[in-house]
Formats: sequence, structure tokens, C-alpha cells
Amino acid sequence: MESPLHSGVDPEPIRFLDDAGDYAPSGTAAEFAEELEAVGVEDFKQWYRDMVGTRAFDTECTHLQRQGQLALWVPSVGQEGCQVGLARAAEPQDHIFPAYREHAVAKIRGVDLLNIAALFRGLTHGGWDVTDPANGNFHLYTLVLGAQTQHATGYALGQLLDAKRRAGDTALDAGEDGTATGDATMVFYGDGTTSQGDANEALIFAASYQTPEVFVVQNNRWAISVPVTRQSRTPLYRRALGFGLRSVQIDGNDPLAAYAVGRRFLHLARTGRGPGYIEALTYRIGAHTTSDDPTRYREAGELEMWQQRDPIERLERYLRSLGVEDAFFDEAHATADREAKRTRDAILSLPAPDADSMFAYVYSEPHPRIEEQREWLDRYESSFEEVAE
Ligand SMILES: Cc1ncc(C[n+]2csc(CCOP(=O)(O)OP(=O)(O)O)c2C)c(N)n1
Ligand SMILES: [Mg+2]
Repeated sequence: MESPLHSGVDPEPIRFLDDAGDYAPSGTAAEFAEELEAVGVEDFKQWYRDMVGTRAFDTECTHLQRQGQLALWVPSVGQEGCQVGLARAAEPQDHIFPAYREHAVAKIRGVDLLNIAALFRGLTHGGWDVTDPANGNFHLYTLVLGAQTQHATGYALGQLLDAKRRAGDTALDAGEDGTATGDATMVFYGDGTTSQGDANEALIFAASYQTPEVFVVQNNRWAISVPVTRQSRTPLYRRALGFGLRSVQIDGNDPLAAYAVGRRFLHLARTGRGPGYIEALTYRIGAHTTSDDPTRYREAGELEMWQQRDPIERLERYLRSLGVEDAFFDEAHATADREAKRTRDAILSLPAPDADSMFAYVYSEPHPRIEEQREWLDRYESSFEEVAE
């Protein structure tokens, strides 16, 4: 099968590791290589732990859903490489707006993954660890495709205007003058989401106001059953060039490429050089969600080809080339499995929320329709007591 990574028309995507995991920079990787100079083997080992930890959690959640313990699960298997590289590229002060599949990013930003499992068990309407409202500046999972691009761009505009104000400039006309903000925003979305009006409008605002922002499109080839080739007749990174953003395509299963390009683009954004766009070529190995059966629309050969480019196996090979031995990998997997088991045990023992909480947070003021519904539920629940008597 022809490599999906290279159309023959565009430059090769940026990558440092080849399909097997050997160090072999290609595309314009050399331009970004200095971003990796300060990254040592201990960092790469941490990235490996991030990836296997996320995958073990993800696998456990798929099982939990199949056993009826979660309402739905959205797997990230196969996409851990770009997620870990990009999340590790961000600074603590940066803000990250996810879609709904960014479990590795959540983990790195300090969100207890139990929160994500609880969301899909229907125990919470959203929001992470209440004990840590900052949550590593990791915003809510967003199922309305593209809405987060608007939230992120608005946030980034706020970062820019705050910086201007700090510098004594109160004009609302942001942009073009290179105001350094010191913090940036990164937003994640999928290939299918690039077709949403919201996502395109966000690019216009980002370009007009030169927001300190990095757009990340994880092109996992599919929007449920619609292939990316239907969504766009041109590589997605090229669309962003048309909006006037710096834009590149990376091998999204190479965490080194994701880190190096993410780091550079975030730095440029924070220092007043405007927004960037990264198209990460990756693949959704599993189903879209547990409600989906990808064998209905994907060919087995495509899946197999991408399984051979697994980001975890590639990083393992690279680590071994740096002298890392079996003991480390054994320990990383054992820890990941232990953590996943902890999540399983914990999620099963979390209490069900009070049904009344469904009504409590809809409006800040009392509302007659909500009261009506609350009373209906009370009557409905007490009807069971009558039957029991
Ligand atoms: C506005 C809106 N339209 C449709 C949907 C239904 N929907 C949920 S996920 C999805 C596909 C998204 O594909 P992509 O952006 O490639 O992200 P991926 O799931 O592949 O990560 C669709 C159509 C939705 N959630 N929101
Ligand atoms: Mg997709």
C-alpha cells in the first residue's frame, strides 16, 4: 500500500524517527532539531511511561464499557505519540483546550484519569479534580465538534490583551505589533472537525489578531466512517497556510517530531510571533467510540499498516538504541497496569450522583420548568415506594 505519509506532491512530513523507530530525521526536521537538544534519555523514558500509562488506562476503560460499567468510551490508542510530544512541549502557564480523545494530554497536565472515567460513567457533567481548580490549565472535554477552537481563540485573545494592558497599551486592536504574552494556548481537534465553520472562523480570528496560539489537528484519517480524503481535497496543513498561519505537517506517531515542532510554535506564539498550525498524521487504531464498528468501513490492510508504526514501539526502539534495557520497560508496563487497575477499582466504588444534581446547575436562579421537572422526578421515584408498600 502506498505510504499515507507522503503524497509525493508535498514535502515529506517532519519526523526524527523512521517507521521502525530508528533516528533518521527527514522532511524539514533539521530546522527543529535544536528543540531536542535539552531533552535527555530520562525525559524520553518519562514520555514512554506517559504513553504506556495512557494506553493501559484506555484499554481498561474499553473493558469497563464492554462490561456495562461506562456509558461510552472514546479510545485514544495509536494517537499517544503526538499527544505526549505536544503536551510535554507546553509550559505550565499555557492553556490547553482538548476535544474528547486527549487522554495522554490530560494525564500530563495532572488530571487524575479517574476524572475521565467518571465523566464517561455519567457521574459528572464535566470538570476535573475539584481539589485543583487550575488542573494544569487543561480545559473541558468538548464533544460539540470545533466549539473548543472558538473557546481557545477567545482565550488566546484574552492572553494577548492582558499582555498589552500590562505593557500599558489599552487599545483593543491586538495583533501585528508582536506583543510577547509569556503564555500561549494550544487547541486539539480532528481532521473531520476542520470542516466545521467554527474551526475555520477560529483560524480567521487567530490570523487577524495574531493570537498566541497553536492549532493541533490530529489527522487520524477518519471522522467516524468518513475518510479524510472526503473532508479535504488538499492536505489539511495547507489550508492553514491559506489563512496566513505558519503551518507544517508532522509524523504524528513520532513524539520527537511533535515535541520539537510544538515547542518551537509555542515559543513563537508566546513571544509575539503569532499563531501556528500543526497537522499530525496519525491513526485511530480502535473504534471511533465503543458505539462504532470500524470493520464496517475500513480495510484490514490499512489498520495493519498503521499498527506497524505504533508510537510506543517506535519510542521503545529508540530508547533501546540509547542503551535503555529490559528492566525499564518491564517496570513501566507493570506501573501502567497497576495504575489502570487502581482506576478500575476506584471507578466501581465511586458513589452515584444525587439525581437532584441534574437540575441544580442548569440555571443560577430558580426556574419554573426546572422545578416542574424536579417535582415530576420526585413523584416518579415515590411511585416505586407505593408499589413496594
Ligand atoms: C457539531 C457536531 N456535529 C457532529 C457531531 C457528531 N460527531 C461526533 S465525533 C464526529 C467525528 C469527528 O471526527 P474528527 O474531527 O476527525 O475527530 P476524531 O473523532 O477522529 O478524533 C462526529 C461527526 C458532533 N459531536 N458535533
Ligand atoms: Mg478523525
